Amino acid sequence: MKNLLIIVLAFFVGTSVFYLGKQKSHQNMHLHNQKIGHKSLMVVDPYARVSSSSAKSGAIFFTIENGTNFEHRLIGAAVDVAKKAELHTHIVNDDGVMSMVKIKDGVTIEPNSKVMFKRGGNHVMIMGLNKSLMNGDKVSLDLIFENKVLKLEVLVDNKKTAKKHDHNMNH
Ligand SMILES: [Cu+2]
Repeated sequence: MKNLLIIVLAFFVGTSVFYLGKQKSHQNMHLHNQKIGHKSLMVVDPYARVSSSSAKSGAIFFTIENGTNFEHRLIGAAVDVAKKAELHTHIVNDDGVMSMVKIKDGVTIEPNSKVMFKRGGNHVMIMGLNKSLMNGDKVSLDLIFENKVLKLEVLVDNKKTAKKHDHNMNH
């Protein structure tokens, strides 16, 4: 009887060690996978624009590069220089008229891909500016993702032209 108990105990200890070991290797695999996507989630080439120094609103543009193997979703934004920051995009109606609309469900950046926020497309709209923005001024921008917040400093650059090759890099 005593022997049987020992055998049963040994069996349980054995299986739980095996199970823990399995879990650990699974966790390692998970971390390893994340590493394969050479980079993290990052924002490149950000800049802000205002139409004039007396403007009450402006827009911020950038490219989000998702170098991870996980989907990320941008769901909101905040800035220090304005009351409100919203994710906007442009739509063209049946008459060919372009207008701005608020993005409701956020913007998904697929694993190992990028999404551009560019002129005539997606942008962060900043509304209710509490100071006039000039070329070279700094704006603190928080990009709010589902799982994290990326904080960045963006320069106002009213002279920046919309790059031609932007159109080819839409996808
Ligand atoms: Cu807008």
